[in-house]
Amino acid sequence: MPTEETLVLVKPDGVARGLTGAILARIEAKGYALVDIRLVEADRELLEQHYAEHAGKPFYEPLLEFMQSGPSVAIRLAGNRVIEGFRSLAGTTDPTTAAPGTIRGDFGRDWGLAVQQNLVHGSDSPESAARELQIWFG
Ligand code: DAT
Ligand code: MG
Repeated sequence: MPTEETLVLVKPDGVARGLTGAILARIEAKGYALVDIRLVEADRELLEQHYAEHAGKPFYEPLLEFMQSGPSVAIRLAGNRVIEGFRSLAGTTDPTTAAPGTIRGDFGRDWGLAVQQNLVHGSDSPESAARELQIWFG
């Protein structure tokens, strides 16, 4: 099977809380390869592209605002089945109920802002990964 790539983001809450290192440690311990990494102050235009599938949903505007609240760490990550593998490491979307042992389950909870502050993003398919890597890394 050819090696796959995915886009991982440590979102502004993860960076602000000083969890970038802890999250990277889990990714590296799992055995995935860091291909590229950068700190990005995402602007609205970039985020509109990234979250195009969610445009019009009730959480869309608060999500874009939250994602502009500080820098994110964007990671180009490689490995066999890394797309599903990283999403498994991340845990389900809502950090309150994400399984213990996952990034969201161990480090996240409801801070009164619904489920936006869930620390990380991972692409959900090969098509999303290609699209999102282009947006964040060009
Ligand atoms: P995921 O990040 O697990 O792929 P998603 O793509 O469905 O989840 O949603 C993107 C982000 O939008 C998610 O990480 C947090 C936010 N979000 C999703 N559903 C939400 C909801 N019901 N209320 C508030 N924010 C939500
Ligand atoms: Mg998603």
